Amino acid sequence: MHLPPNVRLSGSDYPVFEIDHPTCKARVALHGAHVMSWKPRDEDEVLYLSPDSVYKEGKAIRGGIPICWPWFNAHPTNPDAPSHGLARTRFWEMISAEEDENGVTMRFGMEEGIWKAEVTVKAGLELEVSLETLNTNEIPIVVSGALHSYFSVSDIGNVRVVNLEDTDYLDTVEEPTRRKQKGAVKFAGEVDSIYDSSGKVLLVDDDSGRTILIEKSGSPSTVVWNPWLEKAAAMGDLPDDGYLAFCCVEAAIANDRAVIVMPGSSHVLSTRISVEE
Ligand code: TA6
Repeated sequence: MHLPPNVRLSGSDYPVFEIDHPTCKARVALHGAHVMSWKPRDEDEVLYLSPDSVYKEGKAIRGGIPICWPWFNAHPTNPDAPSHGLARTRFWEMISAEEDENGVTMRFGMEEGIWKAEVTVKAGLELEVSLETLNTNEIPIVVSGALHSYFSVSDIGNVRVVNLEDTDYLDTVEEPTRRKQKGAVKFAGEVDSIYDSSGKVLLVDDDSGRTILIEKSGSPSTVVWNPWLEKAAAMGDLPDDGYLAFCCVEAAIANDRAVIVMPGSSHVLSTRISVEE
């Protein structure tokens, strides 16, 4: 496996690619093609990674950017299928790793039955993660999912997610209820909202003086999530107070907006993350 000078491999049983480039430091696990960490030069860590995350095959890392694919949340028809698909709970293959003065680009692939995907991670002064669904079958396939990004924040109580104003969404905390977003998204309890949103640049502002910008493509849905106190306490891979330190803003394809990928074609879901002071 050829690695460029600013990428090294750690962990034999659970390989993690450690990127230490002049533009950023980052960590990407082979398991789930999972970006665990991204710290642009002169900035603090942008992604949240639970200190209680479990690193073993079959268990999704808690934090970073889980690849939820080829379905979002529960499988549309099979109750026994794992929530959020099969991509984040297995080892992928590394296809390539290259670097230039702008950063490091790594590509990963997986194939299981009719499902074939490639993930491209471009880590530099910005971070871009792209998930390409490749339909090499003779039949159309239906795909949903999410790039389930966990963003590190100073205190969830100070966070505002901006540019979802007046957007329709499904509030799934209790009985799923259609609502319209009034003002910025704020957090004073559990939030689990699926927005009908594909366009604008989303901003995560936490009054720390830093704003995280999220540009999506191939994503007809945006998911905003924080488990809050009770659900965090019930999660074995998240500290009880871990909910205070992150919010998820996800480039998603919710099940009701699933994408049909025709034979011989592909679909790309991507999120591009940057930071402004
Ligand atoms: O991000 C939205 C969501 O679907 C929530 O409903 C919650 O289940 C979250 O994903 C985390 O799911 P996980 O399977 O990683 O615990």
